[in-house]
Amino acid sequence: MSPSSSFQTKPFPVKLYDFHPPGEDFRSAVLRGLSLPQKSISPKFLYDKRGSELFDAICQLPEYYLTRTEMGILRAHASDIAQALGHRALVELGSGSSQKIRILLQAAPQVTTYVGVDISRQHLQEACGALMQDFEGLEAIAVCADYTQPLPLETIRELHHRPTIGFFPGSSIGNLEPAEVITFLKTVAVLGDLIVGVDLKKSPAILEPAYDDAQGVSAAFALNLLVRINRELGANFDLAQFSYQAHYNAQAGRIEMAIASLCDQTVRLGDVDVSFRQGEMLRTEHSYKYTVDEFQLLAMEAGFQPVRVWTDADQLFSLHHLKQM
Ligand code: AVI
Repeated sequence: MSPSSSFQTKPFPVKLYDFHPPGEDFRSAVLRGLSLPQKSISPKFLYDKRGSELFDAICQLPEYYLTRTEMGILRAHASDIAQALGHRALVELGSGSSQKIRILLQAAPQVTTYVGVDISRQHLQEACGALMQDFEGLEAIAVCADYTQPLPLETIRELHHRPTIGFFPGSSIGNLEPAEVITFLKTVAVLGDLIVGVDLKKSPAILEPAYDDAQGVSAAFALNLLVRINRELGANFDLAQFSYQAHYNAQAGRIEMAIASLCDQTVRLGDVDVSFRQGEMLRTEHSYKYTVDEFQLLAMEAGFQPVRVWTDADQLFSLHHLKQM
């Protein structure tokens, strides 16, 4: 496949391979989720424009240790990680972490090709353009695709027969169910090696405030889903009648995020009525936490061999280098 267009960040045109990922139908997904015995809506719908802004704000919160800890690990082990990358093309899955990729590229000047894979075309092109502007000699290629689906690497001319290494930071893998992690890892195995960020198990006294902060940003992030449903689907959720909750389920090893109904109520979504009992939960997200061993076992089930793991001194977060068995 030839690049379909170039994005004008003069004088750095970005090659774009656009696989036109189909947008999921928000209305049917919401109606389906609200008709389940355990009401539940996929976390991917949390990220409209406002939701993405709120998530960026979460990443800056004092309680949300994940982002700054992962960046600390990247900085502290930059030369080791750069060695692990070698001369391969670096393929980032979800290109939202521009600060993290910059730490890697600074440490690894031998990497001359960066490929950002993201569903959001404009954000991706802008990010790639900015990287080419700031890193001399770097070619940044934008691939607009859904990275949870089989990656169309063989159709990307620039990558044909070239060794690649995947980078999936942020512990976004923790938002998948463990069985989905295995499917996802098998899907991205086409990249060869993988560097993946994974949040570690720890005390609920640290975990719960990270997902329910004092300023209420995490709550606003979850409740924004109701705002989005009201706006886009003509619903009448009264936000004062719902409250956000985040609880660490130690047995399942996950933070469970949900919106609880404060009373018995019926909400209208266009021409559909949805009733809630007092205390009933609408699940918005799971965020799984793993020990190093648990995650390595999961990776091995997916056909990867753990090569190396980097962590911070407080054992809050881990960065795994996995290779194909
Ligand atoms: C995107 N993901 C890694 C976040 C997490 O930590 O699970 C999503 C999040 N939701 C609320 N706070 C953070």
